[in-house]
Amino acid sequence: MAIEKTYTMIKPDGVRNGHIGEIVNRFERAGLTIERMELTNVTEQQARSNYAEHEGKPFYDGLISYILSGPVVKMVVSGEGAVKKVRTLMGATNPADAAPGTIRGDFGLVMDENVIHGSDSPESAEREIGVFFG
Ligand code: IDP
Ligand code: MG
Repeated sequence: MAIEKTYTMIKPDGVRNGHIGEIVNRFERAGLTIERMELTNVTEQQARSNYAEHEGKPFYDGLISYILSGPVVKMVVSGEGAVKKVRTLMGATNPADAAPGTIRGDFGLVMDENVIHGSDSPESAEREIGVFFG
């Protein structure tokens, strides 16, 4: 393992439902460092670029409008094995399958609104940090 950076984003439902502080707290408690953080609206171009791998899937249009539906908190988080660590703290993609104690397990209900995004590899992290922080 090495010190890594990852991109993570509290999605509009996470912001709307008041989970910003708890999520940031969990990252810090896990020993991760918040390098950058901003409450902002995602642009359509950023949304489409972030989710390019899902273009054409039945949920793609809904996913894009959901991400554009309100402000998000975008973050760069660093630490030993940060990419995997954030994914572990997030839990499974479908909140119905996410373990209690994970962010999606505790604060999510449905796949369409699952609270948080996190890069799935160091390569994705580098690309996504570029998309959202330029
Ligand atoms: P991940 O966010 O855990 O990496 P991905 O498979 O990369 O999961 O999917 C990206 C996002 O697309 C999910 O977080 C979720 O918001 C949305 N999504 C994925 N699959 C579905 C689905 O079957 N229905 C609705 N939304 C979905
Ligand atoms: Mg993904």
